[in-house]
Amino acid sequence: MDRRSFLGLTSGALLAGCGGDSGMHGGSMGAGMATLPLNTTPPLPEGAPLRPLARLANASALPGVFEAALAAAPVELPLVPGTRTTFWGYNGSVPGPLIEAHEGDRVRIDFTNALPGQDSTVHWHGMPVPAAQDGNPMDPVAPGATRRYEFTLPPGSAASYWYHPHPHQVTHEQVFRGLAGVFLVKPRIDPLPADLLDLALVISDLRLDAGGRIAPNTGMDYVFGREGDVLLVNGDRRPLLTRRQDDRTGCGCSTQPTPAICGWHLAPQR
Ligand SMILES: [Cu+2]
Repeated sequence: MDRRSFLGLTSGALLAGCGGDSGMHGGSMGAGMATLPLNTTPPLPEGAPLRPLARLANASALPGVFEAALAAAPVELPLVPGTRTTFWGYNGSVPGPLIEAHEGDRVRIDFTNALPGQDSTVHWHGMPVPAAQDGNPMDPVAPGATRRYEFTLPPGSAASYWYHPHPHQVTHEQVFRGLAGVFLVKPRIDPLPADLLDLALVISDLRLDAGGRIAPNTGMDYVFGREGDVLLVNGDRRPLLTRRQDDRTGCGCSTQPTPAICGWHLAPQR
């Protein structure tokens, strides 16, 4: 299976995984629909150029080794004009930095939990890593603590994945406050043509209160799942992606409704 096919499958799997895991997708409400909370998110600026995702730099000079540090901490971002919103981000980025490694790589990531008063973990969603390295809720990282996640990416693991916290009881909160990122595993020989630009899009939802702070969960959110007022792409509202009409494109998930993460390919500007 080529990587383009992987992208479509991965996107579908992400939808299924997120629903049970983080409670971010509401179900059918029926008669309860009338009691849904009103949107509170202030108007957000639209139409800025699409931001490429930040990247997690490889600190290792050794071939076949990816080494980096990842810290979860509060970060203030100027999403709403005139105010700053406190998100929780990895290395100061929302979405978190894109991690790119190759099949066969040894991956070492030192994770520091700098969140206020909550355990956290890093769960490598869908990736074939040993159970002891998978950031499950039984293996928490206490506030202020650092631990190393270490695993080897096996042959055949090339795909688009995501990583996110998976602590007991507060996974949903840590994700809706901003903690999530893309992990790309590439094959040693990439079947995609070299002149195609590989663009990762993170589509997320957000609800702020009228003051521009991240809104807490309502009772309805706990019962039916939280769904934000606005959709963001790479952290912005309706960003603009321009391309020439004759550019070659091939979105790997064009048949998926609103995947949490989507791989998208288009040719560079000429
Ligand atoms: Cu997950």
